[in-house]
Amino acid sequence: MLIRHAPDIRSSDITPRPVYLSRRQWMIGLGAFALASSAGGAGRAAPSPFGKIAKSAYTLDEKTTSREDATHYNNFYEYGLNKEDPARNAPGLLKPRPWTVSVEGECAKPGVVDLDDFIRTAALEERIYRLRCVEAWSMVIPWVGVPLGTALQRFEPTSKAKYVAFQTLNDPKQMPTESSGFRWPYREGLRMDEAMNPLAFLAVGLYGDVLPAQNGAPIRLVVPWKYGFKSIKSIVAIRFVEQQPTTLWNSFAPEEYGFYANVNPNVDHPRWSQDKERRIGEFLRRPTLMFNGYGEQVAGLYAGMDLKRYY
Ligand SMILES: Nc1nc2c(c(=O)[nH]1)N[C@H]1C(S)=C(S)[C@@H](COP(=O)(O)O)O[C@H]1N2
Ligand SMILES: [Mo]
Repeated sequence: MLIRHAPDIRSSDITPRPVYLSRRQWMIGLGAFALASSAGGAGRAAPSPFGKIAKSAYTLDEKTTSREDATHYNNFYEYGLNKEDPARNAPGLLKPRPWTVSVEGECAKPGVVDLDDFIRTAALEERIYRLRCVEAWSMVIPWVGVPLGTALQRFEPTSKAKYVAFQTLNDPKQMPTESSGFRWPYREGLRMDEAMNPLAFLAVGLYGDVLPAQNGAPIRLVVPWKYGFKSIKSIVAIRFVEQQPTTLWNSFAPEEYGFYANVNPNVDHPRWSQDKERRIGEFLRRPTLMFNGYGEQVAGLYAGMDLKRYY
């Protein structure tokens, strides 16, 4: 098991620190980011716009995918269906600031919150996670962000909140969503206990920098034990609900894209096998791991559930 556990982390590593970035720091950060990108980036390490980032108790000791691949081989169908489309189209259209997240539904304290405020509930952490797409390729990406559960707690979900629904920005000027057949906007959802699992993460950055548009700026979900389509990008709304929410991929083809979508080498996609994957940057395919290798942390969520039925 390659994940570092909380007991391995000295408390000095997780000393609380001013977490969030003030608006001014963000501006500086974005400036530094623009500078680094225009200078070509590669070779010289750019200064982190986030300042000091806490070491995560849940990070992976595995070779990361190149930043070039992680930011130029993307799935973001609002900007086109080819892997190179999002990097080409998203940066010129998506305006990641200012940005608000609306939190609604079964909670005591709903509200529309500015992004800086939304993420200030926890220290920013870097987490290196595997990302396994349902298309049978994978990457290892260092994300920067906050635990989802911590960000959600302050809205005080009620006992009726059995699921959490997420929605991507729905603005045709910023997201062309020209591909027909999909019910835009992009929607995803988690069961409440999945959302509260410490591995569920909200990313605002990768490779120490602000999240690029094509990766779901300014804030996206990262659920490392599930297929990549659960990790919804550019989130504007979060709703606590009683019933399992409708999601884009599940409504498009329910027999191919289940609501749970846990990475599972034993349950094939109707049109291809899921027991191996192509790690981007590697030649040979590698075996896919149950729950993408995160079983120790999440298998308990599904105790007694038939994972072939609830795929
Ligand atoms: N809004 C939105 N979120 C999305 C998608 C999308 O098309 N639109 N694609 C999903 C899929 S299929 C994957 S594999 C991951 C890819 O994330 P990445 O491009 O940052 O690697 O984003 C997910 N989140
Ligand atoms: Mo995916």
